[in-house]
Amino acid sequence: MIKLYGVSASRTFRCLWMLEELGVEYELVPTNISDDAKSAEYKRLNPNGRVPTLVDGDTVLWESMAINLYLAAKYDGGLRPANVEDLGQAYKWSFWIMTEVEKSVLDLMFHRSIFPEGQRDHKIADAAWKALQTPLGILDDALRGRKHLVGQTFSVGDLNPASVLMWLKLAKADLSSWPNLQTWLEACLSRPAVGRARKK
Ligand SMILES: N[C@@H](CCC(=O)N[C@@H](CS)C(=O)NCC(=O)O)C(=O)O
Repeated sequence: MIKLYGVSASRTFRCLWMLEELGVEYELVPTNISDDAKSAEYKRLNPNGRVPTLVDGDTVLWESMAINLYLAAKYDGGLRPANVEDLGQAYKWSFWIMTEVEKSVLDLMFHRSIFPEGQRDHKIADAAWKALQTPLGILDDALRGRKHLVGQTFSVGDLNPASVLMWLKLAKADLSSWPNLQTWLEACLSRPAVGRARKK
């Protein structure tokens, strides 16, 4: 059976979301980031000592976006892009969200709402919010007149970027300047698989 190592309050959540979308059998192996993920045994699976890690038969994968692209390609749960051109678009949004957007979203979330007030650095939060203006505008433009970032149905090309942008909700970010993005994100996050993943 597929094993997913991690805890839901981490990037593991995005792989839980994918597994729930696909409806495949899997086991979540609770792995906390401070102890379990630093053990020699775990580092044989993932030498980074980070979560998530997926084990599917002989395949061991780390990097959450890669795990999701793999799962969408391997299991026919409807989240696989319809053709190679759409697959390219799904790669594009997945790599872009990780390299261009994720850090600012995390900075905003931690320094606006997760850290206790005394540990928040408002300068970091303000800089992150400033840095997000361009990418959020790019997404809003890409979603004009469309329900999905890639193709005609919900796919990994939506799930991966939405799984990063969902942290903007925790950051209590006002997305009203980007109505297409706001509508799309709400639709992604209201999928039943998100609710099921949250219960893990
Ligand atoms: N790029 C990696 C990042 C993995 C990562 O940083 N995971 C965090 C939890 S969300 C972690 O394990 N942190 C523990 C550490 O850095 O020591 C991915 O997307 O899978």
